[in-house]
Amino acid sequence: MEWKKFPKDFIWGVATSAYQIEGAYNEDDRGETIWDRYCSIPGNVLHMDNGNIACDHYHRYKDDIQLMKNMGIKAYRFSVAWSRIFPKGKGKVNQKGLDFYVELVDGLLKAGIEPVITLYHWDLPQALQDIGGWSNPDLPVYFLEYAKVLFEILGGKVKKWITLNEPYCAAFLGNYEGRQAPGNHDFSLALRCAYYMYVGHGMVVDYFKSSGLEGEIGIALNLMGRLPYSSKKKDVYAAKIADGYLNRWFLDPLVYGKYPQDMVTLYESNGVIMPEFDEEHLRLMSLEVDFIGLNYYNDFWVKSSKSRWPLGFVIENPPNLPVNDRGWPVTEQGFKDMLLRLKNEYNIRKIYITENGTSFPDVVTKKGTVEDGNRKDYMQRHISMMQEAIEDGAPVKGYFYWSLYDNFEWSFGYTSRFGIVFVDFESQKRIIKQSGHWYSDVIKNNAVKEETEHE
Ligand code: IFM
Repeated sequence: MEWKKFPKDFIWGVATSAYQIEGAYNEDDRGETIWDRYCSIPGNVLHMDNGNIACDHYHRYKDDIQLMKNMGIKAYRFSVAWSRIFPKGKGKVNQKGLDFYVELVDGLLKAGIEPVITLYHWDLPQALQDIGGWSNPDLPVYFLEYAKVLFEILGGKVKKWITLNEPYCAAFLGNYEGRQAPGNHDFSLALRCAYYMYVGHGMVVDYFKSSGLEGEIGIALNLMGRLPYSSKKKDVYAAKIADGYLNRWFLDPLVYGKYPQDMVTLYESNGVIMPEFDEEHLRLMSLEVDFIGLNYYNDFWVKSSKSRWPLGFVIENPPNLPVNDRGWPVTEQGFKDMLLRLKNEYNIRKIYITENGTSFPDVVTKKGTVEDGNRKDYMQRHISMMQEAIEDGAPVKGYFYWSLYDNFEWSFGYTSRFGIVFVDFESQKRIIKQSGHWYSDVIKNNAVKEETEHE
């Protein structure tokens, strides 16, 4: 094995989100979120799990900071729960909620860990859902008001801000596929939600830039390859549509200020009600961000299918691929391809990997360890590919593993573990997994070990 170095100022971090780890769902005047509501409805989440306690991070954050420090982690990406700051989504600020994040940020800085804040990671205050959620044109204004409060209190201390996490999931999985909160099944509604999320994103970027706040602002998008299942014309076309649905629908307005015409035509010709594209909105959406956050997990293969209106494709992977416990294939080459695509096709000048990770059914051995060689292998493959992409000119400046902890994995509840730290949800005991120790080594050496030919 040979150590292969990363650029000197490369940032090594981990990521989490509020609803997935905080718990304390009814403390200090936190308001109800769409995920509290969604989890309470039978059939939505495996075992009817919820985030009421999760990793109990709200009470254990000091120990959690110490653990990250011991692991040598340099940066911590977490999200703020909007409903702790504004329990009803707007109106009067809840000081107790704000205090929690101030203490968290101060604790991180004291420990030498850079805080990176995501403003919206899917946990919309329920009161805002009650007035239509993200489909309501007033939502962007409320989002800006919420962001302003955080900028005012934490601006200067926090130098990296992310407006939205994976708006594709929040809009389409939540409002079309119904697999996430708020659990709707309406394609037109999902499009409208995605649209106003982007208007909100743009308004926040605009404010951040014009107020001269120190630091950088960007967005975290889940972008992954969509490959044709066969070379048949119809599968090649299906893959193009799948790419438009997941990737281009979010990249194009951000970079070019317009939505991809082939997708607009497809949707319109299928009778989908389009949002009313407005010039000023498109201008806001395409204001230049300081970085793109890439959340990359895996590519998927795509087959043409009449069954799925209005998209006309289904996901079907070739047999015998290595997969994780969610059936997600391990496709590290796709990671490199996406990084180079962002550079070459979209001319993106700065990228952080804001998420990359995998889920396996980890167990604690008799010795009290967690031997997740499979996760370590996934990480090694992806980090090495990222390194190759950097060598080929991809402007990647940091990597945040998803996730620090096993946590509440949305509709999979606690059955899907992504952590490099194992969490026993009964006792709340944390155990650094083999992959976590390995990652500490990567960070310490600012390098990844490469297989060499003589081994
Ligand atoms: O847990 C999620 C996270 O909240 C958003 N990105 C994907 C992760 C794994 O599914």
